[in-house]
Amino acid sequence: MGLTMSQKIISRHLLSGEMTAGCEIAIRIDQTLTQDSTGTMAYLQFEAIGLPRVKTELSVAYIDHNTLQTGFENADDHRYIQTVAKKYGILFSKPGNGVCHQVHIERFGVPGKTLLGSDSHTPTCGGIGMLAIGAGGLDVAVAMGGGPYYLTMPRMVKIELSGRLQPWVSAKDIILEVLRRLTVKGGVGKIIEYAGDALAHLTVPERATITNMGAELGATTSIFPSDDVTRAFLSAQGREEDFQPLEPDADAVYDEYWHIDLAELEPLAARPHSPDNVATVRRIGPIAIDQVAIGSCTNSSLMDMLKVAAILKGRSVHPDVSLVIAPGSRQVLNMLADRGALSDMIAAGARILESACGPCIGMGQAPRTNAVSLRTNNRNFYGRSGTASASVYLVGPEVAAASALTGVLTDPRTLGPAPQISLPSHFSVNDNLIIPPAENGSSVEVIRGPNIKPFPVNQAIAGDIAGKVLITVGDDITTDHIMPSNAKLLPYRSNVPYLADHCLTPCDPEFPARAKAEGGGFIVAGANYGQGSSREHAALAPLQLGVRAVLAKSFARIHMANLINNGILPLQFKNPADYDHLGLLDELIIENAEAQIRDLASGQPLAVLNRTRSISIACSSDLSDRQARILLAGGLLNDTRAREQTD
Ligand code: MIC
Ligand code: SF4
Repeated sequence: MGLTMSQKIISRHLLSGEMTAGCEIAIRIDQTLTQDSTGTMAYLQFEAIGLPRVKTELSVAYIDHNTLQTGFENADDHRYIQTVAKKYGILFSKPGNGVCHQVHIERFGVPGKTLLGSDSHTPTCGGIGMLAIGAGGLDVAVAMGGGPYYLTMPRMVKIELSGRLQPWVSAKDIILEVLRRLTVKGGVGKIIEYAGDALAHLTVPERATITNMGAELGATTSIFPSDDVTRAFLSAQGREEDFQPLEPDADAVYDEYWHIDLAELEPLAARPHSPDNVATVRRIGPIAIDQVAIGSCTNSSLMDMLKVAAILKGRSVHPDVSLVIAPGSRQVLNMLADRGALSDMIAAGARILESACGPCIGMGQAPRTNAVSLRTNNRNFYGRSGTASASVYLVGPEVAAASALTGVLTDPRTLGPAPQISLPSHFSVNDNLIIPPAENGSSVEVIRGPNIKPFPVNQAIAGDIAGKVLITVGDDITTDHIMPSNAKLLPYRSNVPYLADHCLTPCDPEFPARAKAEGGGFIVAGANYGQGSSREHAALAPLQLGVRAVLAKSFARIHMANLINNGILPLQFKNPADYDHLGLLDELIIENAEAQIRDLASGQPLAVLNRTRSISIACSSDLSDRQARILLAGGLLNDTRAREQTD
């Protein structure tokens, strides 16, 4: 039987397990990336593992999220990461060099290799045929130490793209169409592979927009073949030697198949507050807008920016609109300047931001109360812009730029002929913002600012687990609900006790106080709990508050791994209707938890007794023996230490 592209890469990196969907496998990781909002924690954990140097082929530490320096905290964390990188053999990408995914695909991604990143949009590098996966910081720390990365072997989905995009329709519309069809839960446990005759006309930056937002499907990753288009991109980046071809075998077997005729697509938008709430721009109509933000790791490539500049050239931004533009990398910004396109943007009235995540993660540019904000980002989760009452619509760069001019949501097809932009044959390469590590790091001093606080570590599970229901929440709760992140909170990513006081507050402002008063307990949730970010803080903050288990209808992949890594039990209702048999402050107990968790791994249900209502609720969990062992040890760090002692 033939292999898919990802099965080929996995088979070459397989350390243990069987490549059968649903089985736990371990793979070798060639490259890692971190960014600063998850990186501080990942490096604290790497230090706790106690190795002298990373063992990967390449590891890069990016500074791109926490770039507003309104106090000492972010700058302190940046210095910490820089000194850790120097000491342990990691390349350091300075603030200003760009968003991790954009820079990684430009300068480091290699087809056929594996990449693990402490950011959920790591699959961006699937755009050049890399198996690129997002994970929690601790998993990345282990991979930096040369340890295996464990994941459930995903099912394979083929999406065939045929035909040509119409003028003014772009890659963003393709992935929004995929989201419309599959929804934010549709990719869980799956890898999405793209195929079809349309690929010959999709450049690497366009492919990367699509793989980037595969994260919004909940997919493990997404991948494109590595072909002549990939070779042209790598060669334009001056690194043709990194090219490796990759395609599926002709008889590769897929579990699911979709077909999209690109010629049928029209400009789309994802309405508040979910990336799968998709409709045509035409149908939504000309709603008045207050803000347009162009950038983020989804649509900040040179091609995207040149299109925007061409649309803005010789025109003016509407008086009621604030247009902010953040080019994805210093390379993009430099080339925009060289070509005069930056000048066109500035002349039109755009506010140019540094090359960083910026508005996408609420690091500045929070819109006004009740604002309508159009963004080329990948996520429009509730509150993420920094303004709870704002309505964020996700659109492609063409819709964004056209609307910035008119002041209303605009179908760009009304603007006349579309600008014709093609990939340059040479990108200007300047890596002087990438700082190499010390040859020998043993004498390098790691500098820690006062904001860095010890992170909570769980205890081994013994006896019963008892406590009250501390909160009940619905379906599709995102990590932005669990651990909100905005300009005020992001500086505390290395201070979990501080962050814990904000945990789940968008759902219930009383949650942290209640959890503390009750001495911890249980979270009850609907389907797809923890979708979105890879932030481990969405597990660390509940741990800090004493949360022992989460009972949910289903979990998002990265968040479930983060819960297990921190010793918090992720339990799935066997009968989803049992969700209704749990109320706030109900008293729950898992008797003899140790034995029950072992049984879970062998497929037996675990009983949660609701003492308040005198009923027993059967739960399951797709736990491997390894994961059960980690839970029993009280998390991955404890487990790793215990195993080191017995070796
Ligand atoms: C995001 O887009 O939500 C982030 C911020 O990049 C996160 C990482 C984080 O929470 O620090 C992600 O996608 O994993
Ligand atoms: Fe940064 Fe936004 Fe991309 Fe996350 S999604 S890495 S915050 S640009």
